[in-house]
Amino acid sequence: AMDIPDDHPRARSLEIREKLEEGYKSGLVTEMGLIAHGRGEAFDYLIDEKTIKESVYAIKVASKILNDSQNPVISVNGNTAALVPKVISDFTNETGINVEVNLFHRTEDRVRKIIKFLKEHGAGKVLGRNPGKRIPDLSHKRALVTKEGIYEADTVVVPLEDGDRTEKLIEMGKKVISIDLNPRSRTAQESSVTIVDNVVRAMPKLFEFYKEEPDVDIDEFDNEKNLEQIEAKIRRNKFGKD
Ligand code: PTJ
Repeated sequence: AMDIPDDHPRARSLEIREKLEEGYKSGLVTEMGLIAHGRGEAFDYLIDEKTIKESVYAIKVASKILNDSQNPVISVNGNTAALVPKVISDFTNETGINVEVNLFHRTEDRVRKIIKFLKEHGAGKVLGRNPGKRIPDLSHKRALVTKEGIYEADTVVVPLEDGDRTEKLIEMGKKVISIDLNPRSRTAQESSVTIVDNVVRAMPKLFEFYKEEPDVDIDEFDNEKNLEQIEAKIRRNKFGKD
């Protein structure tokens, strides 16, 4: 691992990269995950690498929805496991919300490694090893889900997703809470609530707000409008002054 000086202006960003590099080397993260991270980083620059107020609002709404759900599930992929294993483990242990490993580029070896990694960070139960169900009309192995987890969930939290799966989960009648730095991605556009923020900042905040049970009116929340405001903010901040 490289030695990152504390005062390096990009220290935090480099630490995150290092976690992904380690995750890749130990078989948790795919090559595609590294590419996806690069795209995420670019968007993170454009929001000044902080949780902007529109995203704080989305996190509050998401935490309220989670509190109101009967059977919510947090879906975990390679990148999420590598970046926030402790938060995910504490979240499931303290709240009883199920965590399920569900991969885009699924291999059984990677599923096993991710579950093991989460357990090393304290997670009690992690679903996903023996999926008995499929998300309808979704090709390939990414459709594989467990009955007690994602299949029967009323709300699914999906950090860094691909658009297809989100769309199908919505078609199944579920609420989807996504965490995606790209406000234009299909996932972002299709979700019930989109948190435009880095998963390393958003996941701990979601956990925090969940415990606080924030007083927010979920019926007032308009995801499309929130995304439009975020995009307008990105464009104004960075291109409006020339
Ligand atoms: O582990 P697997 O097999 O499930 O694969 C995971 C990846 C991420 C490779 C897979 O889901 C994929 O290909 O995703 P996409 O279609 O590349 O989309 C990833 C989205 O996540 C992009 O819109 C990125 O901007 C965004 N993103 C990347 N890193 C972060 C992020 N969003 C929040 N926090 C991040 N750290």
